[in-house]
Amino acid sequence: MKIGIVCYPTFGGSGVVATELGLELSKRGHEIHFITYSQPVRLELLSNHVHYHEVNVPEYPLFHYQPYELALSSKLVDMVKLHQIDILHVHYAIPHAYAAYMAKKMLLEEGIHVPIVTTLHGTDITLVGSHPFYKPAVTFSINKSDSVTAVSQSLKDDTLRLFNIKNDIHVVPNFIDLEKYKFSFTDCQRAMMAEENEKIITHVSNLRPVKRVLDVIRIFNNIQKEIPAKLMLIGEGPEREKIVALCKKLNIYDKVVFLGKSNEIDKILCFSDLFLLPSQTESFGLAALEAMASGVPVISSNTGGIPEVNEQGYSGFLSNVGDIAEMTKNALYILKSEERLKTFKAQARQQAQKFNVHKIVPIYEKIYQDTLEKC
Ligand code: GMT
Repeated sequence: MKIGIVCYPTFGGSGVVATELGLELSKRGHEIHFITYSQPVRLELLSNHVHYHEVNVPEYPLFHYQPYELALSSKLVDMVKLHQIDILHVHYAIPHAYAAYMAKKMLLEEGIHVPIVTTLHGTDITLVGSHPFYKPAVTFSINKSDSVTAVSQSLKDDTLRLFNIKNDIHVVPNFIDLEKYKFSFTDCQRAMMAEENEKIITHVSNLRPVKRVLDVIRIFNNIQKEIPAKLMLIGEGPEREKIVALCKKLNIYDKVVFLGKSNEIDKILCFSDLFLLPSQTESFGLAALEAMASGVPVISSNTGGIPEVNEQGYSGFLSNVGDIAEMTKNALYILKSEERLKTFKAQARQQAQKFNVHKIVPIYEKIYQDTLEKC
């Protein structure tokens, strides 16, 4: 098939999932066309089967807001015609599903039919999409998509609760290529980051309030009072200043390593002992899955789709949002016994197998086939 993929090309989970999906589909013989405003961050390899088409929005002073969805829908029309794309898979409802619907209508005028598959990722529904400013357009775009998928049952339930949806929503969980996370402990550069006796705690996110990174700092503070430890913080975002201030206030700034945005999360996870994800809400928690794939147990909140990913007492532990005391207790329970840590690491890796790319990507292929047949 020739598949057009639209996504946010940034470090966010939806862009990562869309990119990894495109790359895996290309390995399975499909021709993939990424259509977005810059090259997706994890798109390292441009092969015969993978193409990237940039959406340019010409700056014009009259426009207070530059019309990205207009430029995107025009680009989609051009690319579908030029490359005879069979199907469009748009990740993130706003504005991608909306722009794809406009493109579909324009193409129909020329007798070309291209169906749309929309994947909902979370913030497009729970944080942004349900805002009254966007709700009618998001409802319309979801209902007009030919197939709709959500990355967890929890996100599907939220979507049905928040919007008046007439379409079926297929739950297709996010996935992981375990081959990319198969470093053995000895391959890792652990010694560069911490002393032999220190445990390494890691958190990866866009440092937005929804991630509750201040809880990460407080949990780490409690941990390091009991055992020698370092915290690796990966990502950039609006909470950074508050995080730095809290580290200084707690006098642990020298124990926290700020690594910024990274394309090599696997290389940091491979020497990590524990991953913290105390988010306020999370439709899936791809970062937790990436940690588990590296054999890192997860201490998380029990919100949204996280319980579908992190298994209580197996790959880690889950607590109520904001329950720093219980998260600390569970973290220390794992970290204080070498034998228990080893067991949890093995179980975390085992849990990640449930989301193996080779199990999940064929589900998307089937959805494409069914969509093409029914349209
Ligand atoms: O978490 C974010 O703020 C980024 C956001 C995105 O759209 O990239 O992540 C969402 O999609 C990811 C991939 O499906 C999920 O793993 C995240 O849980 C989800 N974030 C939220 O629901 C807050």
